[in-house]
Amino acid sequence: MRKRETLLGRICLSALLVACLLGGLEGTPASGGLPAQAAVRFEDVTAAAKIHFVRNTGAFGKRYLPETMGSGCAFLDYDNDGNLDILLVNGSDFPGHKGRRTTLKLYHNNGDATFKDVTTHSGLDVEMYGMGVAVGDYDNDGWDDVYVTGLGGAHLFHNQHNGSFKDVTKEAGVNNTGFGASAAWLDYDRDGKLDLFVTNYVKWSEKSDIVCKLDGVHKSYCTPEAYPGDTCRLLPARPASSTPPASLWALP
Ligand SMILES: [Ca+2]
Ligand SMILES: [Ca+2]
Ligand SMILES: [Ca+2]
Repeated sequence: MRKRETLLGRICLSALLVACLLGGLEGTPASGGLPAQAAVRFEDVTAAAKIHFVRNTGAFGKRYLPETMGSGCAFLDYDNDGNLDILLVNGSDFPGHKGRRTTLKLYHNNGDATFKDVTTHSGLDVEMYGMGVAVGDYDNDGWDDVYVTGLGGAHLFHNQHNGSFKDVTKEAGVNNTGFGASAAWLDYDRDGKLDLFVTNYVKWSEKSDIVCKLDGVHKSYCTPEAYPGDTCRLLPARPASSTPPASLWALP
């Protein structure tokens, strides 16, 4: 923990130094004699872009740890029209407390600064307690594929080139039953095939939920160190000639 705190301290210090340097540069002429750029400002255009999304945490009063985690999102051009589309990862109600159906959401970029919800026929309208998402063309067919991690399960969606995805998790053998925080595609062995790196958070389940009380009376959200940590997983892509042929990935 001390090493972690030290590393975090260095990162924070580095960030502070960069911020100070940038702050010092603001308003001063650039080396070429041109005036420095004004600070970049962002405008919230979510509503104007017609994106209406609210993450379902599944909270029902038990203050479960996963409720405190935001879920990921990705910009990807799933239909190869040159405009980045948006995939939003969603949570879900907990088993035994199902009140509504919430799914991943895919928004198509209309090319005019607005987006359209095209989830229904995309193959991505699945319920899961999602966390992270990684976009990569794992089969090198020129179309981006999607891997979504979550609590208790993960999904690999293969791009079908027609605006939809097919869930190929089982065939590929890349499910992840831990508390999958996120994932990344990388070709770690440089064989030209994308491999998967999956990060698992802590070992949490409804059965192993711990009661933490900040005021000594009422249950509060526990911080993650209350639970044992879990390991990350590297899932290397298999050569096409390996056995069993039905599986694209092999566990290390
Ligand atoms: Ca697009
Ligand atoms: Ca692909
Ligand atoms: Ca590889």
